[in-house]
Amino acid sequence: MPVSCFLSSDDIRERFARAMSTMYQAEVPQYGTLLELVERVNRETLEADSALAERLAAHGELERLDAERHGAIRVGTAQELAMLRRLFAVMGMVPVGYYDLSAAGVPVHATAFRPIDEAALARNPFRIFTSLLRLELIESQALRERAAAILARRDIFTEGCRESISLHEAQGGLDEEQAERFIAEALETFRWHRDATVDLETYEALHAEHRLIADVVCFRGPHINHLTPRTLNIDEAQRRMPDAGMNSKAVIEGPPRRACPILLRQTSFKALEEGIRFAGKRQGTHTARFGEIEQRGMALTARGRELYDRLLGDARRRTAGLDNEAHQRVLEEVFADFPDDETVLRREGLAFFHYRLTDAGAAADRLDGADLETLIAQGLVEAVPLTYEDFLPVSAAGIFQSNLGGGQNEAYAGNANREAFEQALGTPVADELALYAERERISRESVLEAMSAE
Ligand code: OOG
Ligand code: NI
Repeated sequence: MPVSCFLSSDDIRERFARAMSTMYQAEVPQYGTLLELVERVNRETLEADSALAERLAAHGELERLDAERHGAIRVGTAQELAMLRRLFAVMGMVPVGYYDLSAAGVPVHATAFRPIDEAALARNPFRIFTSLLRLELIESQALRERAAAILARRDIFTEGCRESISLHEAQGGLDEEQAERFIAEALETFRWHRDATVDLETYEALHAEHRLIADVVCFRGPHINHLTPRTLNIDEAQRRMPDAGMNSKAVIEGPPRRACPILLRQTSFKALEEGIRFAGKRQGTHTARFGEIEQRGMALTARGRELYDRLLGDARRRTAGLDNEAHQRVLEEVFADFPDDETVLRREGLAFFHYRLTDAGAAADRLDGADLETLIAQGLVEAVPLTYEDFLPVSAAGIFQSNLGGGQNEAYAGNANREAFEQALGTPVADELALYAERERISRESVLEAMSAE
């Protein structure tokens, strides 16, 4: 088959994300309400800030403002995780980063499947935070074996999905019709099932160990548990959630509001209690699915990240039990120690940047021995912060916990095991800091090359 017939992985990812959003809105009506709220806040923010509107328009970001930025799933076995790796590869999404949630009392570890190259990220950065259950952390051997036996009986992929993935691997791509089939079949893996695969007694036994274990083990597949659109003003969206009938989590996760946004700020409405039919025809409920919003800022270097982690740790010692407004005030106070000026952030090596020629730079004569700072000072080169494309373990833990009703288990802590995760996945996860550093390096070298005389 001629290569030109293939859809790009970016196209497939974009269509898949849209199909997932349509499915989730139909499954969880409150998620549709959240999308409306976000759309309204975004519109008002753009109306009030024409500079922001112009900047987004110039980068082609207005058309895709409404597209979801991420979702999350949880799987039960190494085989499931390894197959998901192949599934996401069809859409140009590769595993980036290792997240140990045992530190927060949640028996999973995770990665983010996401696009990594510049053009793919610009087109559609959709990511899936993917957690793997760690049965080995369950103390009771009987319960561990029971859960493993249940998981061993299920197949979370349709036959058509497996065929589509193999076809993609064999051909190196999918044409229009094959891609549509892949999307429809892949979507089945993430669909909600009102029927549990186990009886109520089994569900309750697993739930008593940890709610997340019941969520992963008792259903036919890893239902998508939330999707997350981008908001241009997360503080305002959080404020309005209760009036729109949403039970918002207590506080916004991540850094405070700043002139130069860093990393990632997130909040959500809490998971809903939904009716479930258990084997043996007993009725019950399960709480797993929610809706989230995010606002991203710049990616931090290892040094910037250390400072962030330290300040967040300082703030957390003072914010326990505070409401969101008071919590944000403390964060702002503590983060006064984090420079909030792009030039300072760049010069102190706290954040990653993309370098490019300005119009003046493109028109200028080449210079001998030009150095970057001089070119920037002369207005020939500009430095634009790289957006943070990953997740934050402390924030993710906060999101998990707000949906667990206090159900964390300290006994799981101190159990990071990246090696076991990568073994299950069948490949190492990419190092997110190395990815940002590489993008920065390439941009720096290409402007220097463009500006220097041969
Ligand atoms: C995933 C929670 C992590 C985020 O945005 O940090 C996450 C989950 O609840 O399965 O999605
Ligand atoms: Ni999330």
